[in-house]
Amino acid sequence: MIDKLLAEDLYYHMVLGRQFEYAAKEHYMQGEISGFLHLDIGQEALSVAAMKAFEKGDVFSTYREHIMAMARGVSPKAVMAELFGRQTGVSEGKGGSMHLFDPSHFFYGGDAIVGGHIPNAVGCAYARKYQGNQSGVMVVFGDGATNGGAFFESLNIAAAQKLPLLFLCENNRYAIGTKITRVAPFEKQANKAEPYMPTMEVDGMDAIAVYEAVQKAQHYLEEGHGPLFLEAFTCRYEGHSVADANSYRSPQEMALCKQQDPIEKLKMHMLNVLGISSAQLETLEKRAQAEVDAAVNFAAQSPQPPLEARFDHLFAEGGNDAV
Ligand SMILES: Cc1ncc(C[n+]2csc(CCOP(=O)(O)OP(=O)(O)O)c2C)c(N)n1
Ligand SMILES: [Mg+2]
Repeated sequence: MIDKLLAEDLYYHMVLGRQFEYAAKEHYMQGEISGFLHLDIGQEALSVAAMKAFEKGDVFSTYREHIMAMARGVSPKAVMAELFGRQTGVSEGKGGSMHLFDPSHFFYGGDAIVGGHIPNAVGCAYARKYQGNQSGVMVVFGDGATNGGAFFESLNIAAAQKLPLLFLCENNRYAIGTKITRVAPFEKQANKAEPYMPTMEVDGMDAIAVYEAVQKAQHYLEEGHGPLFLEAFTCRYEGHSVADANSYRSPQEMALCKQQDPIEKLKMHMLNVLGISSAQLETLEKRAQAEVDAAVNFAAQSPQPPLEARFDHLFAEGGNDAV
């Protein structure tokens, strides 16, 4: 059971995430943000609750990671400044939307290569096991990523080595405009992991269910049983990126999707079960909006990275301090 404080924290970060991304979209349209911008609106329950539940371990995520980074503790200012390409950004303005990287919060991206981060998470889990660290590693990836070879190789080695790794599949049923059932023989991608490890399934639009499932998974890793696969079914509201008009999904399909809105679902639970008042929820919503406004102002006023910094961080120096 989650208590009032935790529910408020989840709600705050989900609302913050959604407002943050609408602001990012607006500033993208105004030309202040360039490059790719993949929005996570509709999928906030997974992005926030999984990060909060997996508090102690290391996290590797996809390129749709603004909300995950903030739920992990990276400041909205540092994320927005990164989108604006400014020196104060979490990757010093040189990573952009898909490369939010912050070892101080045990958050290792953001990767533009679909599924490319899964083997990196395997390596990290191997290191953690070798070091005797019990917290484990979580890697978040989409349904589309499970069709790549790197995914299967990662399942294999993680299972063979009994690594403390949670494979968290965010199944929104689409890879850009391609429906998963056109490129995979089943809707449940957990079927692919079943020969290798135990699998679990959760409603990815339900923040409390996600929190409880990931918490349970982390305990499983801590007990040293080896890897685990968790599949969360979600629905993204926007196009694949802001450059995608989302024309491959019908208005009916979108309406069905929005009926399960994760913020509304948590809100109802807070009002009806936890006895939190609508005035308290409104206070959280206003605080989130103020934080987004401050992040935009901070980003807009921050300097560009200096020209001399353009070759920094291309190659690792002085060993492997980041891990
Ligand atoms: C190796 C590789 N192949 C193709 C692409 C182009 N691409 C970018 S996102 C994407 C779809 C991935 O879908 P999914 O894994 O389901 O994640 P979602 O976008 O739904 O979160 C593709 C094919 C890429 N970036 N990397
Ligand atoms: Mg997908």
